[in-house]
Amino acid sequence: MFNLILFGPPGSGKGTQSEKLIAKYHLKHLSTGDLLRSEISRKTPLGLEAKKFMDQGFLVPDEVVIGMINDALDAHPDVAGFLFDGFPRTAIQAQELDDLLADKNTCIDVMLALEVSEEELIKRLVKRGQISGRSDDSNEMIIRARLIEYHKKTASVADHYQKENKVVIVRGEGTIEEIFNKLTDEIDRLMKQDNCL
Ligand code: B4P
Repeated sequence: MFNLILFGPPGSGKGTQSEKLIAKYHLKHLSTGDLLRSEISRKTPLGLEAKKFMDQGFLVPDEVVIGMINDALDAHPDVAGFLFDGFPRTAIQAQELDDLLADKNTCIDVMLALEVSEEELIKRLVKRGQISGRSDDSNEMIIRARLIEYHKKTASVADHYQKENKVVIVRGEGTIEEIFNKLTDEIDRLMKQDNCL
């Protein structure tokens, strides 16, 4: 199995690049943002609870997203690997993910971390807000709250994987194709080695 985390602040291109990467490498895409939005659109109790947090730009409680990821891992036992998009976002989520993968005799091969300036992130999310209908992109105050939440709780998740030398930083500005090529160069290199020793 080859398991990768696509990491970065809101608007860094995780969702955009994930679509292209899963098409190339046939990995199972697990986006906690997409899973939560699907719960919201189906008006499930989990979705209604999550919406309260998301609409303010806050992270959804750990136990909710960990439960969703656990179910998703169990539902796809025969895949070539997983692409985690928007997960883990806290230190607790990272530890839980390691434990869940260890139970399946596998691990995270790499964290690819997209680096984008704050100014560019806000510009992208405001622009997406004009067309996406996503309530968390609907005004700049919520977007800024998401960035504060990222710096407070998520940015340090990279340290967790840095301790194992598993973080590769990729500049996330430029055309979508240029960034995709940088990501695939790293993945092609890493796929040739055993990263779970
Ligand atoms: P997510 O769905 O993960 O959304 P995101 O981080 O805002 O966006 P992403 O980074 O994927 O967007 P992209 O750059 O592709 O999370 C939403 C919310 O769900 C969170 O705030 C939180 O409340 C909750 N949540 C999710 N996971 C959670 C977890 N694990 N724990 C707790 N809560 C969780 O796209 C942005 C825009 O940029 C697009 O319009 C795109 O077209 C554009 N773009 C992309 N690449 C570009 C480029 N190179 N140049 C110009 N524009 C580009």
